[in-house]
Amino acid sequence: MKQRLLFLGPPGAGKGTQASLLANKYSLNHFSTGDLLREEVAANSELGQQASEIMNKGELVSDELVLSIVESRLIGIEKGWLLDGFPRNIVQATALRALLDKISQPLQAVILIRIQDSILIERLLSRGREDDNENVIKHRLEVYRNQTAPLIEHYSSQGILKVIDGNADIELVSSCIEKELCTSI
Ligand code: B4P
Repeated sequence: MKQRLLFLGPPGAGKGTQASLLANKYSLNHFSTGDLLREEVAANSELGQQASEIMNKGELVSDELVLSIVESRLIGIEKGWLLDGFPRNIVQATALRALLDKISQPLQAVILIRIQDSILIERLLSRGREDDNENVIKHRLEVYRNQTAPLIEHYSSQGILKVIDGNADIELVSSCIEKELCTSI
């Protein structure tokens, strides 16, 4: 199975949910930039203080800050890994490519989880995290369309994009992802 992966999709598509399932099942390192940032916020670190207000507005935290978090995790890593919620724009994707070239661990697949807006809004409202209220969700969607969605074409043109229907239940989405990852390169 492919073991160097990233998950792409709008907020609430289930990136975190599916990445956790796959990481547990195949003992992969799972790096969620959202979770790592929330840990910094909970610890009230300098980085967390900078990130907190930005996250609660539904905007993207600075590339510099996110890149430093990811780089410190990926350098020296040996086992497979999956990135969830990163990259979120072309600048981050370019920096990731340079980092992966440096450590000779090229990306093997990008999982794009597609989902209808009405379903993702319902899911996020019922989760109820601090940034899961209607206005912030709308803004996060706008940020996704403007800044993150261009990565679809970016990875599609590299021939490593796998598109998954995320509207179904968790188990079904998960089995579709595994099927895609187990097909030959
Ligand atoms: P993230 O933490 O990445 O969160 P997300 O996009 O909202 O959620 P995800 O798609 O992982 O959904 P989940 O599985 O949890 O980002 C939060 C913020 O952090 C961003 O707005 C930004 O400010 C900052 N940030 C993160 N990365 C950044 C970066 N690289 N650069 C800059 N800023 C960054 O699923 C959502 C809910 O749906 C859950 O309750 C789940 O249980 C449920 N669910 C999932 N799949 C389901 C299914 N198939 N059926 C029913 N329910 C399902």
